[in-house]
Amino acid sequence: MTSMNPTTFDLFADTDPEQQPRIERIGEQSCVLRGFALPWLDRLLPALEAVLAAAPFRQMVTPGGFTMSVALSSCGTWGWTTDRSGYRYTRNDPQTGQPWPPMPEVFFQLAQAAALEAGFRAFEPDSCLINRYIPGAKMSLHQDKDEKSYAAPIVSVSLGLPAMFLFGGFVRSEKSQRVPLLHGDIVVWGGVDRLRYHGVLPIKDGQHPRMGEQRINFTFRTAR
Ligand code: MD3
Ligand code: FE
Repeated sequence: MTSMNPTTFDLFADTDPEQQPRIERIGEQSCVLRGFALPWLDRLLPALEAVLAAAPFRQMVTPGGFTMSVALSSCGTWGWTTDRSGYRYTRNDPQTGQPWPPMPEVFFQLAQAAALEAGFRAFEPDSCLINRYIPGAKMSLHQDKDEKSYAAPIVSVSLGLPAMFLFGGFVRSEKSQRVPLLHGDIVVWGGVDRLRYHGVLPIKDGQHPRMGEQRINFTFRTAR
């Protein structure tokens, strides 16, 4: 082959590893949008810094008395909290007594754009949970049942170190599907898949060039 005529160029585009399918379906109403957040990062990261300055990461205690290995913060009208008395959405950050920081416009826009890409119109998240994993941190299999309506999807944005996400069934004992999540990937979980058990395997040691020794995950939800 001596020349790159338009036809061979198009064929090449189909097999170029940089041009893999960007949307992967992982459930009846759930999909991974590979690298979807990457073009947004220059606007997303300064907004994240501002949120964390007002509501720093903290390690919370579960009702069972275990300290979570994942550190949490929130922004938006509703933030999620757990302590010995239970877990719930609150309007105020219990650590400051102040309302959770407002959801930055760029967060909201990214969540809406991702939901739309996955086929969910008019997603209006009123809550964004921010999870921080350092190497060794994990999230055990659980269901998210605290939101008022399961009609709205959940949009999750992964940044930094890679994670192995566990996407289970509707009972804890059902075998989980393993989905690797990389820096910039967004997952949209909708409808029937909202009540699936899910978790994250312990994060492996590593340094991410932009995020350092951590994984940060945003989950956008309609809490109320
Ligand atoms: C799948 N966070 O915050 S992504 C959580 O990577 C949580 O930090 C994980 O599970 C993380 O609750 C997983 C988001 C996610 C959220 C809700 C789901 C995935 C989901 C509900 C149903 C199925
Ligand atoms: Fe969850």
